[in-house]
Amino acid sequence: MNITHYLEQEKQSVENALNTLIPKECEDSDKLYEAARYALLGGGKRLRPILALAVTEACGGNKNEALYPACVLELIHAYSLIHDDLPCMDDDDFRRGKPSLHKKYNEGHAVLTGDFLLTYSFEILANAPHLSPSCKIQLIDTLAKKSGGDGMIGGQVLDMASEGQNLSFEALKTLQDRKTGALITAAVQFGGIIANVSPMEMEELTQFGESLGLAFQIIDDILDITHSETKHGNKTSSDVRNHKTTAVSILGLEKAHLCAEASMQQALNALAKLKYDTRLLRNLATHIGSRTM
Ligand code: GRG
Repeated sequence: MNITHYLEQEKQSVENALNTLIPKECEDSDKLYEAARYALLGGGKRLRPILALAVTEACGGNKNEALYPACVLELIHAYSLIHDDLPCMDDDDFRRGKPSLHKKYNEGHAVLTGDFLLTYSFEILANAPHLSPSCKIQLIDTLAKKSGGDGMIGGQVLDMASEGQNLSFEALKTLQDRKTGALITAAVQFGGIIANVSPMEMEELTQFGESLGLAFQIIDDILDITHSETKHGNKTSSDVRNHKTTAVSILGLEKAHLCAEASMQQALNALAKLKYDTRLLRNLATHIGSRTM
C-alpha cells in the first residue's frame, strides 16, 4: 500500500478513537474535557500511535486490540507537549499552529489537563478491551518506565539542567534518547507486546525503536533550524531562542544529516533481522526520515 494512503487511513482511525476516548461532555468536568480535546484533537502527525499499530500488524498481532493502547501514546505525547510549552519550561505560545494550552486557557488548566491525560492513560490501559491481564501489565510497565524518571521525564530534567551548557554529543544523545526516543521506543514495544513476540524479537524491535527515535530527534533539530517558520511560526529557531544544545549546534547541519542517516540505517538493519514482512515498517521509518515538519 502507498505510504501516504496508509498514514491517512491509520491517522483517521486514531483520530476517531481519540474522539471516543475524550467525550465532548462529561458531568462536572466539561472544562477539563474541553481543554483535553483542544490539546489532543485536530493536529499532530500521530506518529507514535501509527508506529504501534504498524508494528502490531507487521508482527502478526491484532490491530483492533492495539488501537486504544496506541492512542494512549498520543495522550502521553500531548501531556508532555502541554507541560513543555509552559512558561516554567520552554515557554512556547504556539503549538501545532494554535495558541498553546496555557495561552488558550491558563497555566493552572494546562498543568491539570496534562496531569489528566497522563493519569487517564493508565486507566485506559488497565481497561483496554480484548487484552489479557498479562499483556496489560506489560504495557503499563513499559509506559511507566519509558515516560518516567528513566525515560521522558528524566530526559526533560536533563534538558532543563543543560540550558546554557555546552554538552558533548554523547551527553546530548543520552538526553534525547530519554526525552524523545523513549516514547518512540515504547510505541514500537507496544506493538511487540500486543503481537506477543519472543524476547529476542523484542530486542530487535527495541533496537529499531531506539535508532529510529534518535534519527527522529536529530531530524527535529535540523528542522528547527531549516523550517523554523513552518514549525513554530517564528523565523528564529526555538532551540536558538532557548539556548539549547542540539545535534546541529554541536555537529553543524551537514554532519547532523549524516548522523540522522546513520541512525536510520541502524534502525533498518535491526528490522532486517526480524523474520516478519517488515516492508511496511521500512516504508514508515523512511517516511519519518524524510519528513519536513
Ligand atoms: C514536560 C514531562 C515533560 C516532557 C517533555 C517530549 C518532550 C518532553 C517535550 C517536547 C519538546 C519537543 C518539541 C521535543 C522535540 C521532539 C518532539 C517530541 C517533537 C514533537 O513531536 P512530533 O513531531 O509532533 O511527533 P506532532 O505535533 O506531530 O505530534
